Amino acid sequence: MDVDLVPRPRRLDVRSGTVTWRSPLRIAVEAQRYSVAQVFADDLRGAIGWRVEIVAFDAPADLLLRTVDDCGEEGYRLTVDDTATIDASTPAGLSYGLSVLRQLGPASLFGDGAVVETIALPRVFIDDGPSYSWRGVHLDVARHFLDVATVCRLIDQIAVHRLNHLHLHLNDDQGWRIEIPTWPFLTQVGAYRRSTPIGHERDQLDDHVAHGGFYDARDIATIRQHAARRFVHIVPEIDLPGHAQAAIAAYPSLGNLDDPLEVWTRWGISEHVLNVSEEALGFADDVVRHVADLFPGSPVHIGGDECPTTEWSSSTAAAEVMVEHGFTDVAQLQGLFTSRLTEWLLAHGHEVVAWDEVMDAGADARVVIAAWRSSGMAVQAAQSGHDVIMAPMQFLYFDWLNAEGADEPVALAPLPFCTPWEKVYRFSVIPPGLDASLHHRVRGAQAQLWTEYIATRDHLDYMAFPRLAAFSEVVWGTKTSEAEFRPRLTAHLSRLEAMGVRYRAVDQPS
Ligand code: TNX
Repeated sequence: MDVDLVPRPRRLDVRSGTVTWRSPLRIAVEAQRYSVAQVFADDLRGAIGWRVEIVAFDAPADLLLRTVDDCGEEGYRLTVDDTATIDASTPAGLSYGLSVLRQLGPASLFGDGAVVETIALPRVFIDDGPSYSWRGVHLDVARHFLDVATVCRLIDQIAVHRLNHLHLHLNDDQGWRIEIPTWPFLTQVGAYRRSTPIGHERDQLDDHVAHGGFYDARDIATIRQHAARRFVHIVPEIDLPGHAQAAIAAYPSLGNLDDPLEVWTRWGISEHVLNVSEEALGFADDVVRHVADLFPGSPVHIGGDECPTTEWSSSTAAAEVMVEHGFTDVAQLQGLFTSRLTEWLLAHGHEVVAWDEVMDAGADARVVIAAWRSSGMAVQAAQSGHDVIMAPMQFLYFDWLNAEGADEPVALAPLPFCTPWEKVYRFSVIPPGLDASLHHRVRGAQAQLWTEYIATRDHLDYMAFPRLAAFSEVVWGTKTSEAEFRPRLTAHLSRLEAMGVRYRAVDQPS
């Protein structure tokens, strides 16, 4: 029996023969792990209509879930024998064991509503765990708003691939997507734009159709609960002080100009950034604190990318702030935001993540750097004492083309910028040139789904898969060669199909 697991476990021994399961399936579990078993039971019920009986730990069962102390934070051991057993030290590890067990069965276990009488599972022994603790996906819900159901669906896909972070990019020039009750215009005004580019930005065409939406506190709670069941950590991002035109449209006094602005209707980098007054800094504090409170204990991403200094350079108010702080370079002004937000977040139990540009104005070494401009930025960050998350655009921007063909849908970067899954599979989580003594600084990596050119769920699927499947194996830490992975990936597509994922086809090698 073929065993095509994605991502590949660290150790897999396939033994001879199979074990046959039928409904009702009995799962034995200790009381404190009941909810993890329940999620698996719900999955099975939804996929093939089976009944699952969760029985006492010492009762006869088809599947036994045990807590042991030697599997680490996210590891597990899975044995399929007359009785299947999963050993894990944590609920997350157990959940990964169950997720792999599901992959050992037919693809219909990933679908919804198939009729399945029996399941034949290969007898195996698996000993597994990830090499990196940050295995992330980033989703831009600002450029195109994606509803709660779509976000929850992506969380399910992330969990199937044993990824564990979803970074939500909650605001940008083109839209503000999270309700902040003390700043109501952020969503009343900032969550809607009057038009969106048609085709590529360079064509300068507009659809003249209003677009928008936002999450309220209940939506956020729904997303968080859904993610928690699947051991996915949600990382909210408020992007400041650049990418802030939607906020300035809502509250013009936060900007640098006298004239009001609208929520931006073009793609690119707006020059309209927050001003550096006490009001704007206080606004940043307030919003980030509110968002942090909605995500207790989570890392909070404070943006910091692509902040043009044009407006600050011609502002007398900004010049005064520079004098006050003894700054010699206008770019140092950005550090005012970074340092205040960092202090507060760290003092309140939140890790701080930011895009690599924050290093330009100097950032506290405790800020975790998301290195997006290149792998070299990750080396620089690690050398300066930061932990890093690898997110280099050259490999991990899944808004770039999947392939070179002329029939690919319009994507952000034109050819020759192209990222087929094979290139993703070649990606090294450890940046080239990083001294071995600093490898521990690399927390892991994340794949970016920027959505300027992704407006629908189907298109999101197309850009995400199969690249995310390749990425999951890279960041789990068990990649082999493209030749070995390709047939496994091809087999994995039937699971994606069962999940209703509209993935891009895997080309056969020429
Ligand atoms: C750069 S990466 C951006 C985003 C764009 C993206 C498009 C980063 C931190 N900023 O604003 O959406 O490129 O690929």
